[in-house]
Amino acid sequence: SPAGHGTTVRHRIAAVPADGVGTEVVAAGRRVLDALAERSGGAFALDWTELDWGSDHYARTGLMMPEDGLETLRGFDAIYFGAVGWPTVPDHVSLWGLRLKVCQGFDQWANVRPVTFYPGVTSPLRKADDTELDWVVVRENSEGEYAGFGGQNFGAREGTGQVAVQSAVFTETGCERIIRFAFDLARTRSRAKVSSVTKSNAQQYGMVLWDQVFAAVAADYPDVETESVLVDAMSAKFVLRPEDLSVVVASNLQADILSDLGSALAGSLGLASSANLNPEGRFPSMFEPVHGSAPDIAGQGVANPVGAIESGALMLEHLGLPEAARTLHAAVERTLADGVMTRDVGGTASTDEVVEAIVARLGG
Ligand code: GGG
Repeated sequence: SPAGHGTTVRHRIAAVPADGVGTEVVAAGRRVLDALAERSGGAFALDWTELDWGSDHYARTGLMMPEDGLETLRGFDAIYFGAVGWPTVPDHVSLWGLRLKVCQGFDQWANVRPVTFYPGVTSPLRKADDTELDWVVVRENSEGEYAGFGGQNFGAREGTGQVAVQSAVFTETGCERIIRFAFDLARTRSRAKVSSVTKSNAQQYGMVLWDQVFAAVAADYPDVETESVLVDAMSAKFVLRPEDLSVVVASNLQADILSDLGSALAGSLGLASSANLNPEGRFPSMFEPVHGSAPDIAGQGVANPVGAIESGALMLEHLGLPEAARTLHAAVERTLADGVMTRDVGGTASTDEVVEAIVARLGG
């Protein structure tokens, strides 16, 4: 918990920029968050510790993060993360060696991914000046298809070549906690509705358990509208009936795919923010843009910093600073409405120019 010095509440944040554009967008986010802290008149301050983990660390040491990395992170109030993945390291090694190690090691079982439509940003779903679409993907973040359960060289028979098995693991506890989280979140929104996503017609064990738990939990929330939709149909619904969505809860892999679709429909993956939460507060939570390291544009100063900056707003909310989070979100909205945006959303601004424009709109 944060330590108070006088009237200033200081929050200890571990910054892990990691790979590619992760370094650029975390630097961008830190500049905006520090400017906001400065304008808070001493109400809060962020004490940053930057950790140089990621694919370069792997090249030096053979590990994406030190053996005792989780112990190091445990002492912080939150983790501000960039992106993981670089062509010199196999993707499954970098992902499991860092991002998943933190998410699973700290039981950050709820991954909240808002799908936000900004003024001024054109989207395939709506005109630039219409911002009424808005939903949240809640991703189960501890098990399912990411349980790491399986192996290679499994029971090969003649004619099969190698056989690899990758199983999804669903526990009743894991399903129940994420589904309850989705219902609780739905109650805070203007439309109290939860859409549950599975592929339980084809995957008849784990996903049927998910459906059963969903039905049981729904009975505790009679005030919340519900629907159960197969993932293929939900993909179509994202495109064809997005106004019908409020909270969409899905398994680790399915929600990952759906949230990328949602952010592309909102205009760009570069806009999307996320929170990996350990809702019990036993471990630090981690805040990161949804996008990856984007090697194709890394180092050019053109990465969209909005996803990382808005992840900073989610972090402020988590730290008990909802007013600062609102101020930050409003400054991002005004910046985009004024047409200051990177090229992935049709603009010409650099990462730095977007940062300066947001800082200039923080007020205070
Ligand atoms: N900032 C998110 C990030 O770095 N993602 C990289 C990635 O490959 N993610 C896949 C996943 O987490 O499922």
